[in-house]
This record gives sequence, C-alpha cells and structure tokens, in this order.
Amino acid sequence: MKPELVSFKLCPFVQRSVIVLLEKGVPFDITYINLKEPPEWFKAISPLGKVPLLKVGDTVLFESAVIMEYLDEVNPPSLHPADPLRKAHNRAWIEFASGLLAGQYMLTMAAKDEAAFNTQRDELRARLMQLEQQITAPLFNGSDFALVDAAFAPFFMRLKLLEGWQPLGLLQGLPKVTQWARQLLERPAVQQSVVAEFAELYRNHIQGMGGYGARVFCAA
Ligand SMILES: N[C@@H](CCC(=O)N[C@@H](CS)C(=O)NCC(=O)O)C(=O)O
Repeated sequence: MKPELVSFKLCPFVQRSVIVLLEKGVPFDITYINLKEPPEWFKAISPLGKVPLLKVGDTVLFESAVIMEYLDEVNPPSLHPADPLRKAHNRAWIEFASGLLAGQYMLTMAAKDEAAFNTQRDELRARLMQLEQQITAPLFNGSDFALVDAAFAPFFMRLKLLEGWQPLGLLQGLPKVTQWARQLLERPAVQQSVVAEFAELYRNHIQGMGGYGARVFCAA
C-alpha cells in the first residue's frame, strides 16, 4: 500500500520521513497543507493538529520519530544499527535532534528581541558541543547512514542557509559535526527532500514571523 505523507513545505519533522523514503527508494505520495489555515479534513484526522501525518490505508500515524521507525520496519534492510544498545542510543539522540529543531525554531521565528535571540543561540551552541562528543564520523555511527542521520539532516540544511545569510559560527571548532553536516547535505536523498524553492520559502517565513531572527537573517 503506497503511503501518503501529509506535509507543510517547511516542516523539518516531515522532511525526516521524506529522507528515509528516498534513501530506501520507496514510492509515496505527499500532500502539502498550509498550517496557518489547515483544511477541515486535516483537523479531523490529526490528533495534535501537527504534521507529519502518514496515512497507510485507513490508519493515520503521527509523530515523526514513530513514522520513521514504521517506514524503516516495513522497508528492510533497517537503517538502525543491529546492536540493541547502539540502537537505543540512536533513538535517544533522535529525541535530542528534535530538541535542536525546536531550538532552531525559537532562534529564527520565536525570539522577539536580541536578548532572547542570544539565549537561543547560546543554547544551540551548547547542544552542538554536546553532539560533537557523540559522533563516530563521518556519519553518526561511522560510515553507515542511519535513521539518526535522517533525523538531524533537516537541522543542518536550515543551519547552512542561516549561516549563509548571517554567520553565527555555531559550528566553529566542531570538526566532527561540521564534517557530518557536510556529508549529510551532499546526499541526494537529503537534497531532494525539500521543494526546489525551499531556501526562498524559509527566508520569507522567517521574515513573515517578524521576530528578531527576521532582522538578523533577512536584513540583506
Ligand atoms: N513532535 C512532532 C513535532 C511536529 C511539529 O511540530 N510540526 C509542526 C510543523 S514543523 C506543526 O505541525 N505545527 C503546527 C502546530 O503546532 O499547530 C513530530 O516529531 O512529528
């Protein structure tokens, strides 16, 4: 049964599933909605009012980590490490990646003034320093691409754009994370996981949110 992803073009959580589907070469449909004006059919089937949703027949799945796990399980070979402890460790760091995405959202869209922006920037930097200690390199577990890599890739795609618009040096002195991010962004599945006009949409969205991030990243 062909799965259908319900998406918002800028959502990093949906992007994780798209990366997994593309890495595995699984055919899927994708339906985009406007989160500012969600359609009635979406409100009716989304328990938390959030994307991603994955529709498989009559069943609706939500929560990106759960969706990734399901897609991995039904489309072998698995993108998780085989060792149970390592697998659990990867799952824990997938949760950490969700925290990084939330922090990136706070930095770009929610911080209203310079002080709030700086707090978010410093928090992201501290988390990235923690991450540096966890990576085997070149990818999270070494050379094999894993679900945990798919979970972090959307963060690095946005970070690269942000650093291009206004360098913050968030990866400075973090060679493993820097190399990991570069390798992830070179993968075709990662590059093809967003719409062609993604960079422009992302910038416009930050600008439209009108926070301090709009002044920092959209000034030029
Ligand atoms: N924990 C959720 C987070 C999903 C999420 O925050 N999605 C955002 C878009 S990127 C959303 O739908 N927000 C709508 C809302 O909160 O009303 C997951 O991992 O799937």
